[in-house]
Amino acid sequence: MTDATLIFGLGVTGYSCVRYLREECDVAICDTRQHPPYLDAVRREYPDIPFFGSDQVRLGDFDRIVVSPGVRLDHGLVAAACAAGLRIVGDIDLFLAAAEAPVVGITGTNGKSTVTTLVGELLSVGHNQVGVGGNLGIAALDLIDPTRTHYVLELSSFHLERLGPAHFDVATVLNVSDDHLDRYVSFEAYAEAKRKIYDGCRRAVYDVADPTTTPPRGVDAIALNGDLKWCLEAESVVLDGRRVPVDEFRLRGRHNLKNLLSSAAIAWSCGVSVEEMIPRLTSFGGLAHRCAPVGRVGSIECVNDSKATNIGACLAALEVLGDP
Ligand code: UMA
Ligand code: ADP
Repeated sequence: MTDATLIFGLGVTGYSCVRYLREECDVAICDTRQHPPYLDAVRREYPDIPFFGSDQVRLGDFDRIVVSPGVRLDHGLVAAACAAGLRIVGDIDLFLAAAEAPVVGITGTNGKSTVTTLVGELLSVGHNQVGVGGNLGIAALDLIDPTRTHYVLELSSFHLERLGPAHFDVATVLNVSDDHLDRYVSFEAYAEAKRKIYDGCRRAVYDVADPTTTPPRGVDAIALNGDLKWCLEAESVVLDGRRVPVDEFRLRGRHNLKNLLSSAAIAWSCGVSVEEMIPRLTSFGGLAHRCAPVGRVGSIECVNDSKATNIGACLAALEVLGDP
C-alpha cells in the first residue's frame, strides 16, 4: 500500500515512524511545537520530508494519520482528520503489521517496565532473539528485525486506546488503579483502554484479585490467584503448581511477587518451562528507581522509588518498607 501518510508528533515515536515509513510511502510530519525534539535529525537525514505546524496541514493530501501516543485522540487535528476520512493509526498498528514473530503485550498501571524486562529475560533462552521495548523507551518500530523470535512490548493506555484490531500472542493487564485521569473521562474509560490489549489475543494472563484486569468471556486465559496452579501464598509463589519459597527471590514486596508470578505465567505461555525459568526469576534484582535500595546512612536504609508516580505505586512501597 502506498498511502500518503501524515505523522503527528515528532518525538521518539514519530521519529521511529519516519524511519520506518519513508521508503514505503509518501510521508509528511506535523507537530504542535515549532521545534520538536527530532526536527534537526529529520532535516539532516531526510531533507525532502516536509514538516508542518499542526495548524498548517492540508488534510486532503493524506490517506492516513499516524498519531503519537502523547497526542490526545480528541485533539482538533485528529478530529478533523477523522471527519476528512483519513484512517487514524498508531505506531503499534504499524508494528503489528510488520512483526513476523509472536508479540507479547504488557500493560497495567504499575509494574509494566519490571514485567516487560523480566519477560524479555525469561524468553531469552536457547537461541531466542527477543526484542524488548515500547513505552519502556525504545519505540516498537525500532525493534523490527526479521531475526527476532519474540517481541515483548510495554504498552500504555495511550498506545492501546488508538489500537485497531490487534493480535498479541500473549496479553496481560497487570493491575488498574487511578492514573492519567486528566486524559480519560472516567476510571472505567481508562481501564477499558487497557483491556483493549486482549482483543484477538491467543492467551490472556490476568489477576483474579483485580477484577478490572479480566479479559472478555471466551478468551483463553491463565487466571492468576484463581486456583492453586498460579498463585501467591503467604510464604511461596506457586508456578504451574510448583511452590517456590518467597525468600529464594531477590525481589522484595508482594507487588514484586505479583510481577514475578505474571512474568512466569507469560513466559510459560510462550513455551518456557518453569524449570528453565526459576534461576532467572530468583536472581532478578529489579530495575533502578523502583523501590531500589541505594545504600545506608547510619541506621537508615535509603531506597530510590522515584518511578512511583501514582498512589498505587506509593502504597506498594509503603507495604514493603513500612514494616522493616
Ligand atoms: N505533540 C504534539 N501535540 C500534542 C502532544 C504531543 O504535537 O498534543 C508532540 C510533541 O510536541 C512532541 C511529540 O508529540 O514533539 C512527542 O510525542 P509523544 O508525547 O507521543 O512522546 P514520544 O517521545 O513519542 O514518546 C512516547 C511515549 N510518551 C508518551 O506516551 C507521552 C514514551 O513514554 C515512550 O517511551 C515512547 O513513545 C516510545 O514508545 C513515556 C511516558 O511518559 C516514557 N509514557 C506515559 C507513562 O509511562 O505514564 C504513558
Ligand atoms: P510502570 O512501567 O508500569 O510504571 P515500573 O515497573 O516502572 O512500572 O514501576 C513503577 C513504580 O510502580 C515503582 O515505584 C514500582 O515500585 C511500582 N510497582 C511495580 N510493580 C508494581 C505492582 N505490581 N503494583 C504496584 N506498584 C508496583
